[in-house]
Amino acid sequence: MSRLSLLAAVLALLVTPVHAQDEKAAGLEAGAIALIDQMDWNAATVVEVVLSEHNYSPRDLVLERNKPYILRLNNVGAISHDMVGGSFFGGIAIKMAQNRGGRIVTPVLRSIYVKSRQQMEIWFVPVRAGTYTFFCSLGDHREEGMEGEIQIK
Ligand SMILES: [Cu+2]
Repeated sequence: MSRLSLLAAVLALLVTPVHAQDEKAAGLEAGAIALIDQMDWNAATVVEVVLSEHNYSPRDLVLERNKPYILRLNNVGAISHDMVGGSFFGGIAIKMAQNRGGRIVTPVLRSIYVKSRQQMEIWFVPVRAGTYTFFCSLGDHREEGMEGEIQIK
């Protein structure tokens, strides 16, 4: 290939429009989407966790694999709190996160931040059995006792 035709090939690649929305998800993500799509979300179990200074209530949850759940984080506290659970979020297939302000459809979550007197919902299906911890990453809230455990059976 001459330098000119190589340059032409590179330019052709650069100007080719990317239609990301047309591309099918691959691998794990495709499996998670297929699982999410076959669930009856009208039959989802709503699990409400109340956040306050400095506690989750309940702090221990038991969930079953391959069933749809709506985890509602309800912050009744006077300040913001969050829920960080890297290993937990890796063990579930996430349909979306939403509140009154809108909705985010995403297969990947790292943490959920909820302002005072606000709520956030995560729609998901547990897929990987195990025991997972979660906690609040703000200030010294975790040291104050703001942590909990989720068991997926
Ligand atoms: Cu907190």
